[in-house]
Amino acid sequence: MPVSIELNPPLAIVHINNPPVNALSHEVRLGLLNACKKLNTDQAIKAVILICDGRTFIAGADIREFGQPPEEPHLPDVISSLEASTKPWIAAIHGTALGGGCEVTLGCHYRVAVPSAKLGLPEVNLGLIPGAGGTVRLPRLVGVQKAIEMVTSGKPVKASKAKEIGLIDALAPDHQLEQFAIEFATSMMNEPTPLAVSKRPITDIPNLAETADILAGIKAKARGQLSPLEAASSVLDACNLSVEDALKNERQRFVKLKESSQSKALRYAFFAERQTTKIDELKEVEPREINHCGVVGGGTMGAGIATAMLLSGLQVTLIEQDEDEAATAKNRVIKTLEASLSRGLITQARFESIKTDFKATSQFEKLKSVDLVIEAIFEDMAVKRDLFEKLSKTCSKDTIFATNTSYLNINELAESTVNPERVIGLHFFSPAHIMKLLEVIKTDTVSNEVLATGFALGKKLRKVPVLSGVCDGFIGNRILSSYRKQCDYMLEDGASPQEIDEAMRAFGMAMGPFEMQDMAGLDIGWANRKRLAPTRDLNERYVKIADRLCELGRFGQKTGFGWYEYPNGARKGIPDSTVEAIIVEERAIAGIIPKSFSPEEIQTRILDAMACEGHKILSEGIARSASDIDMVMILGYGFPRWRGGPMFMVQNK
Ligand code: T1G
Repeated sequence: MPVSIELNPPLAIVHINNPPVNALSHEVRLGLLNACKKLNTDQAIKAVILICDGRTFIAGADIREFGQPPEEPHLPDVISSLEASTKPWIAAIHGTALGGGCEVTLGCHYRVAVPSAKLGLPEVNLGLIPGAGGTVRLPRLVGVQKAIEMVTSGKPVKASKAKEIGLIDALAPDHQLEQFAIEFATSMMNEPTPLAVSKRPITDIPNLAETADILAGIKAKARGQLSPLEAASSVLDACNLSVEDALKNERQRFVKLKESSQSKALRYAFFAERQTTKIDELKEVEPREINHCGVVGGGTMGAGIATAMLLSGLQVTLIEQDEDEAATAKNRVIKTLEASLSRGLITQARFESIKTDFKATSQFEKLKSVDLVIEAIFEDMAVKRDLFEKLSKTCSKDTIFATNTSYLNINELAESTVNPERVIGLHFFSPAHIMKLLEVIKTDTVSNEVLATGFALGKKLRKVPVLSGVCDGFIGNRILSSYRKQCDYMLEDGASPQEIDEAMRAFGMAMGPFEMQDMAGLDIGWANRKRLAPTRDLNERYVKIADRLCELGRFGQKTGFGWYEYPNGARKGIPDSTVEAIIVEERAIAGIIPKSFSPEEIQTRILDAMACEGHKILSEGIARSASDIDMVMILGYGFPRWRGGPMFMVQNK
């Protein structure tokens, strides 16, 4: 039974034990309701502690049940019973009290937590809103503004912050949660039971103008996702409706969202993200322990990778060509860590210790004892080969050699390396200490142990590692290249850069393809096209517009001109007559009579191009599953998560 009662009159301790995260399955909800009813009639019991076994308090409703018909008791009814209990319930929180778990605590009369605990309402990440009273009770404890921030961001708050804003009543010492809860309950049980949370007033109701501002801000940030706006609206309704009507209203919104395509896509993405590391051939393989990493190359990528490793607690030695470059690279890393410090992601003490321990040097021999070394140097096969040869002479024969290359053939690099089974691709995405995607590239010669270690390192760096085979561009850049080709075709067929950019922003992408190229630099794509020119299929349509811009030195923001003009270094580009003229010329040369494109047509052509390339990648065995491809596009290329990814969209048209 996942719910058990330990009677120690005058106290009772209700334990939930439903691994792995004590999700509120039907059995747990029923067990909780029965425990509440039973203890209400037990005169010997004066207070009840609710505590969870295992690694965390309740982490929410059981998402796996969402696709099935809901079974009573429904969570809102269970929570209302707790709240109406004749004895005070004290929620004793460790790990993460999330979603329905947090809502259960709001139905309790007191909440205590250990400092490492977190509480949150992340339902928006699943395309939902809190559906068991969270939007009605939370503002009564923490105020409207904080409640809206929590339910729309989905971000949990640490226990110390929860105490500060009134979400919990007391902080328990670490590893003494149950004992502290017993003492807390004992001290409280003879006090009058506090007013149920839902009976407390909301004191900071925003006026109409403030409400309009709040909703406008959330809508703009949501970029087409419905749930953040719905969640905020539900909190605002709670300010103006009776509790009963507000709860009913919240439930209606929740049920409607649960059936929405956005929620289905987001729930798919939730599980897809956890599927990427479930690789049969690695199931029984023990990854190597990685403690000390070398990073060769301290440019943007190398410094970002070093930062990600330092933030995850690894020892890092960064190698540059000379001491000046090494010092520059170290400063680049420290500067990034200062930003993490200012955002509260690391403590001052942690920052200082990293600063002391992190070594950047030109002394290659400092790599002698590293467990893994990754190169992020110039994208040239000969240069990388030389480096790996030098590393073979410096490092131990088992040291893992990783390359961050984004398109070179890693099989070729491995072939020329001593012990090729230790060579692996670890393709990071810039900024490497922030982007969650890590493409783990499996060469023909890599051992399963090294591959498993690549995945374990990715998880340690709090990334989502996705397995890819070796091909030009692996999974993400290969699909990106087909996406951009389709955009170039539509340019030549009659669309403008701004029409295509606007259509893809409306689709939910953070940026359109042309503004993205202007930001990253058109010269990157140009270099790639020149690299591939000798082997390009001459029967395949080729649009010269981008090449012509590059031949004019128009590389984007960094040169003031690209697809758009950036007057006085402006960040937002404006349409440029030179580009328009080149487009018109190229249409004439190709004998094309330009046609107009609707945003939907632009979006469909691009989506179909992505999915078509995705199916080729699947059929070639480069990617293991459609969901892996979707994870790459969502986590590495800004594909809107609430659409599930190109493969999910096309499969669910
Ligand atoms: N339901 C079902 N399974 C879940 C689950 C959940 N809520 N949360 C996690 N799992 C599974 C997960 O699939 C994985 O399974 C294993 O647990 C470990 O997860 C009414 C309607 C809690 C912070 O959104 O954020 O409540 O792969 O790998 O990195 O208003 O899981 O091992 O088979 O992520 O340590 C709201 C979602 C639900 C929280 C732990 N709650 N979970 O992270 O482990 S909606 C959430 C998480 C709701 C109410 C509404 C994280 C975690 P497997 P993991 P982790």
